[in-house]
Order: sequence, then C-alpha cells, then structure tokens
Amino acid sequence: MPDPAGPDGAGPRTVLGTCHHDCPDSCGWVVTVEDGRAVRLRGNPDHPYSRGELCPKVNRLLDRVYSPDRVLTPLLRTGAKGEGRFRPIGWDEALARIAQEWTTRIARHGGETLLGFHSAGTQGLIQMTSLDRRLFAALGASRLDATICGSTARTGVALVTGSGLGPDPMDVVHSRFVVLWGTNTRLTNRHFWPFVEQARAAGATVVVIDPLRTATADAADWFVQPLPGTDAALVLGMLHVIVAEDLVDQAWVAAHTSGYAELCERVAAWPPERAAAACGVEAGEIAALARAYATTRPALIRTLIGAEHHEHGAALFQAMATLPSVTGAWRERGGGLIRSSGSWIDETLRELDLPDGDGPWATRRINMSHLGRVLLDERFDPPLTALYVWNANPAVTLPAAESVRRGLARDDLFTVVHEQFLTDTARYADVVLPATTQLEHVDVVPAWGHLYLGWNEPAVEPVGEARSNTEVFRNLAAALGRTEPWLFESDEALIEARLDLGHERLAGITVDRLRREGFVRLSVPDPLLPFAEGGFPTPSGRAELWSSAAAEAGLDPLPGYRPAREGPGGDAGLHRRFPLQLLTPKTHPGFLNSSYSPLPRHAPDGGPFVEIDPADAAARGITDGQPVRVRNDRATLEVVARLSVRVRPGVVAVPFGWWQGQHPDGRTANALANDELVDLGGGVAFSDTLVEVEPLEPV
Ligand SMILES: Nc1nc2c(c(=O)[nH]1)N[C@H]1C(S)=C(S)[C@@H](COP(=O)(O)OP(=O)(O)OC[C@H]3O[C@@H](n4cnc5c(=O)[nH]c(N)nc54)[C@H](O)[C@@H]3O)O[C@H]1N2
Ligand SMILES: Nc1nc2c(c(=O)[nH]1)N[C@H]1C(S)=C(S)[C@@H](COP(=O)(O)OP(=O)(O)OC[C@H]3O[C@@H](n4cnc5c(=O)[nH]c(N)nc54)[C@H](O)[C@@H]3O)O[C@H]1N2
Ligand code: SF4
Ligand SMILES: [Mo]
Repeated sequence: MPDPAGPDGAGPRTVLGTCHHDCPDSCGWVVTVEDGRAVRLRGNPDHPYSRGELCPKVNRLLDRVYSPDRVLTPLLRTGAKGEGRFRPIGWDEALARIAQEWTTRIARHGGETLLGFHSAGTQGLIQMTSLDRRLFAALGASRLDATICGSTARTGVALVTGSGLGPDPMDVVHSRFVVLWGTNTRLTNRHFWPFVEQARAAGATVVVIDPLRTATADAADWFVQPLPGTDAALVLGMLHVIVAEDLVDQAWVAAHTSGYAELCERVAAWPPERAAAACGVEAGEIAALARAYATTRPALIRTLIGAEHHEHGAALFQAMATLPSVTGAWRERGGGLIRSSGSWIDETLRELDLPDGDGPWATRRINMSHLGRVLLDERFDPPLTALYVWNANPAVTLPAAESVRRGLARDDLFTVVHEQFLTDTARYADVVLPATTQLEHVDVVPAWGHLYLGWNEPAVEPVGEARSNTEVFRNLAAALGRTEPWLFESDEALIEARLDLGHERLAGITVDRLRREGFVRLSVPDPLLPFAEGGFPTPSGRAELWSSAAAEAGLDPLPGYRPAREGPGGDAGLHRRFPLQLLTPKTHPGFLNSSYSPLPRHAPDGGPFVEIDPADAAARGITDGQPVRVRNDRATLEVVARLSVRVRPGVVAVPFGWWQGQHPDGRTANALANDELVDLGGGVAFSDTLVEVEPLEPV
C-alpha cells in the first residue's frame, strides 16, 4: 500500500488517484510527487480490477500534464475563427468578457440562446457535470442531450430487461462461453481481457462478433463477422434455431418472461438462411453459434457501445438482450449480459439542477450530435449565439464534422472553450480558458466497467493558471453578479451533494473512507445476479420478449431487423453512388477518442489511412499506400489506402481520433459520418455511412 502522506512530508510522496478518462476501466493509480511536481504515475497494484496496470496512453499521462503545448493562461482570439491565433489575457478580463457577452445575448434573445456543451473528457462525478447544471439552469440556458455514447445501448437493452443493470464484469471468470459483441475489448476495455483469459484458461470459448477483424477478434477462439448494423438479423437466425431445436430454458421462460409465444411466431420467419442473406454470416455458422451459445453454460454476452451507432441501434440491443432471456443465462454466475456496470451507480447519484422549490429546469433540449445542424439552422429560434464547451472536442468527435466546423465559424456566435489543449474546437473559440488535469483537481470516479468507486486526490497544484471545471463555474457565477450560495458550493460539498450516501448501494461508503482507501466496491451483493430469479424492473416484472416499452415508443415490440438507409440492403440509389460502408472506429492504443493524437509519443507513425479489402481496391485500381479520396455527399477526405484483411469486401474503415491538422486535407473521418439520430435513446448513426473511394494519383 503506498503511503499517501509521505514520509514526514519530506522527499517524494505518493498520492492515490483514479483515471478520469471516458473508458470503462477507471483504473486506480499512484502518483509520485517530488518538489511539487508529479514525477511518476503508475497503476495502483491494490486495485482489484486494474491490478497495477494502466494503458499505453495513460502510462505517459505526464507527457500530457507537462506538455509544452498545454494551454496555461486564458486566451483571446486575435485571428479568424479556426485559424488558431490568440493572445494571453488575465482571468479577470476573460471572465468579465464572458459575463458581458452572455448578459447582452440573453437580454436580447432569452436564456435559451446559450448552450453548455460537454462530453466526458473527464467522467468524474463533479468535474464532468455538476455545478454547470445549476448555473445554466439559473440562466435558463438550452439543455444538452449528451447521448452520443451509451444511451442507445442502454435504452435498447432496457426494452427487454427494464434497466441497464447486469452482472459483475469480474464474474466473467466463471463463464464458459464469452461473447464479446461489438466491443474491441483489448483496445477499449483492456483490463477486462485478463479476466476473459482466465475464463479461457478454465475452458471457456471466446467469441467476437464484429464487422472488423479487430485485435480482439485476432485473439478470439471464434470470430463472427457480420455486415455492420445487421446483428439483429443474426440474432433472429440464432433464435430461430434455439426455438426450433428447443434449446430454450422453458421453465425459466415461463416463470420470468412475457411474450414468448409472439417471439416464437416472429423467429419462425427467420430461418438461418434468411438471416444469412441479411447479415452476411453463413447459415451454418449462425446455427452453430446458436447451438454453442444456448448449450454451453454459463454463457455471457459482453458488449459496450460499438454496435449502437446505427439507424436501428436500439433494436439491435433489444435483440441481443433477448438471447439470455430465452436461454435463461441470467440464472448463473458468469452468465447473462453486461453492458455498462455504471447503471449500478447511476441510481445513487443526484443531478444538480435548480434547488428544490425553484422548479425544474425545463428549457428546450438540443441533441449534442446535432450541434452543427442547430448552429447552421437559420430558423432555429431563438438562435444559439453563445456556446460554452468543456470536456469535449466536438469539431472532431461529432459526425458531419464539416457542419460543426461551419457552425463554429459563425461570426455572430460567441464561443468559450475550457480546455487543456488548443483542440480543433478551441481554435474556433473567442475565449479559451485553461483547464486542470486529473492530477490537479479532486473528484470521485464512477466506473462503468467494474463495481468500484474511485477517489481522485489532487497530486499537484494546478499547472500555470489552469482552473478546474467547477472552479470556473463558480467564477462565472460571480462574474455574472449571482449571489445564490448553491452556485458557489465547494468541491467537497458538491461530492456530497452528488452522492446519495443514504442509498443502500452506498451503505458503509463515506467520503472519508473513499479518500483514505482510494477505491471502494459498491455495496451490492457478491455474487451479483440481478435477474437470476427474474424480478426485472419492467412494467410486467418479467423480461419482455414482446416489449411494452418499445410498443409505447412506437417501435417494433419484438426483436426485428430492418436495413438502414446507409447500410446493407438500404437505399439503392445511394448504394449505387456510394457502394462502400465506412466505419470510423477507435483504433489506436495511444488515443482516447481525440485526446492524444497531437502528442508525439502517443500518435502512431504514418497518420490516418483508409483500410480497404484488396478486391475492392483492385476493382478501383488502388494499390497499398496510394493516396485516395474517400467521399460522399457530406465531404471528401484524402488519406492513403491500406489494403487490409481486417475489413470485409464492401466495408472500409478510417480511424477516428486524428485532428484536422493531421489529416492531409484538414478534414477528419467524422467529416464523412452520418449524423442522423438512431431509433431510440438519442444516439447517432455514424456507423451507417456510405462512401466511394477513388485513387488520387499513382504511387
Ligand atoms: N484505446 C481507446 N480506448 C477507448 C476509447 C478510445 O478512444 N481509445 N474510447 C472509450 C470510449 S468513449 C468508449 S464509449 C469505449 C467504447 O468501447 P467499444 O464499444 O468496445 O468500442 P468501439 O470501438 O466504439 O466499438 C467496438 C466495435 O464495434 C464494432 N461495430 C460497429 N458496428 C457494429 C455492428 O453493427 N455490430 C457489431 N457487432 N459490431 C459493430 C466496431 O467495428 C468496433 O470494433 O471505449 C473506450 N476506450
Ligand atoms: N467517428 C467516430 N466518432 C465518434 C466515436 C467513434 O468511435 N467514431 N466515438 C464517440 C464516443 S463513444 C464518444 S464518448 C465521443 C467522445 O467525444 P469527446 O468527449 O469530445 O472526446 P475527446 O476527444 O476525448 O474530448 C474530450 C476533451 O476534453 C478535454 N478534457 C479532459 N479533461 C478535462 C477537464 O477536466 N476539463 C476540461 N474543461 N476539459 C477536459 C480533453 O482535453 C479533450 O479535448 O466521440 C464520439 N465520436
Ligand atoms: S484510459 Fe482506461 S485503461 Fe487507460 S488508465 Fe484510464 S481507465 Fe485505465
Ligand atoms: Mo464513448
């Protein structure tokens, strides 16, 4: 156990913290501090889930903290928007300017002219979102639907199970059939992999279902490669076999589900041959997968969010959640379906809007993925004329990124970006504010890949003039002349306000204990088998194979498959013009979304590329390493071609995360990506994107 106090306060001391990244692993770390500077950052060996390991990007986090490119003072724009020319100004001047601009714009258009835009640059309890909600609610600002990640997967699973709850991820060690479904575990959830390996050593079969042959697929026992967005058809084919061959746990189904008869009728129409035609997996393989899944116990489906970014993303997760409900896999330790274990903590947290008695915050909502559309919509009333961005880099991470860029370039828009680096988004700001890193502020991190709450003790003083998110919201409230005490609560008070410490899942957990121990397991049973005896939090209390929630939302109540407009079997006219489907996945171990691509020791050599199947390349006269143009009606993108067997014919992939300056023509993968919202849950269909690829010049 490291000594958080240090030997008599002299010499190096160690401080316990938790990784803040938007990553399921929320690893525990130990920072060594010498003369006020962090000199070493290592995994906390005592952390039961991350067990002393971090990852390639965070092993080098100190590069980021002490990077010469960090923004260390407030900046005022001196060049054109997007150009990246700024001059340093003092905090007082920056805050006064923001307060003045907001006040004038709100007086003219009303509070809804202002939007606070955040993602999960840090997913800490108070630094992701806490005091911001109070300030923006008090100002009557527009509200953000921050639904680009996970909300659709959760909603889809909940159509069947009534909630996002599932078993303990660490219980995968008890599994004998592990399906990693639309998740690239070894890249995105890497500390889960050793537990998968442990299961395999004990005899488990590991299956990966992914349209791309990922590093995780390479390490699997069985790789199933459907066409993107067609998994619901694959599930229907599997269910057909499971029902036809009576691999159903009839007693469990009778006791704990509803709608089984309707489901049987539906899947009768989906023999594997029909499913195969839709999803591109051979009928024999679908049947074999169905049999293996239904007869090997315990069987666990592990998924995250990769498959939700499709037009029918919620329906896809609804179908997936039907499988364990028919085989009764929920019964056993090591069985069932796990998506985000964050659902266990969600219900113990309070959102900090207006205090009781001040009424709800009930202004208009804006879906984050439509930021560009809204900024460019001349009829949007009242118009957005003030934007405050923190914890996010929307110019790179939102689909239809060229619209986002054009929207941010609007001269009448007053944009503030609170950032650690001069990101593509920050380059469009009128004022940039310097943000602290996780080493410089306090927080509690609620994991979504395990059941431990992590404490993050600040290890060093803020670098330069950086301030934390909560500190800046307090500063802004003061600059705006607000006096309500709830706009000025301290970080410690905010932590207490966010955590409903009276909740049974937080029994025995106090802020003092968290700080002392560094991480604490949620107070939930071990083993955690939420649905072994049914008890689903649906209207019927059963797993709803015929989903009343889906019916209520106007969707197909039964698992079903429909082609996406920009997916296999979709709009024929579009397919003729743009015959290839583009995926833009997380690809590099040194990246976390767009956060690390500008750091020299994080970015891989060679820059962005498009992976294309050799046959698709040959048909277009494209050779390996050749510059090509990837295009559709949204944008064109110049990259080099990589002939690759990771993609199947008809599918191409460009890695996500590079900034505009690193792309040869200044546009990123997301310039091409579809920004239509999906069926339910507020997600966006960026993986249903059609393109054509053509050679740019011979090598
Ligand atoms: N190194 C690294 N780790 C990360 C991140 C990062 O940027 N870099 N980002 C973090 C974040 S924000 C998140 S949300 C998680 C996400 O974690 P994951 O959900 O595991 O990651 P993704 O790469 O978004 O998607 C996983 C896989 O889904 C596949 N996929 C796409 N469409 C479909 C489909 O229709 N069906 C199926 N079966 N598969 C499909 C993609 O090919 C991809 O390989 O990762 C986190 N961890
Ligand atoms: N094409 C494509 N698009 C995608 C995805 C994909 O797989 N493909 N993945 C999607 C997913 S799952 C997600 S979650 C989103 C992620 O989208 P974003 O959250 O926008 O991702 P990041 O690029 O990591 O941007 C986070 C920013 O927050 C900043 N930051 C970190 N800590 C702090 C802090 O304490 N204070 C402040 N003020 N700033 C901080 C970082 O410097 C960084 O620039 O992208 C989505 N977009
Ligand atoms: S980014 Fe994820 S894997 Fe890396 S240290 Fe943070 S929580 Fe762990
Ligand atoms: Mo995400």
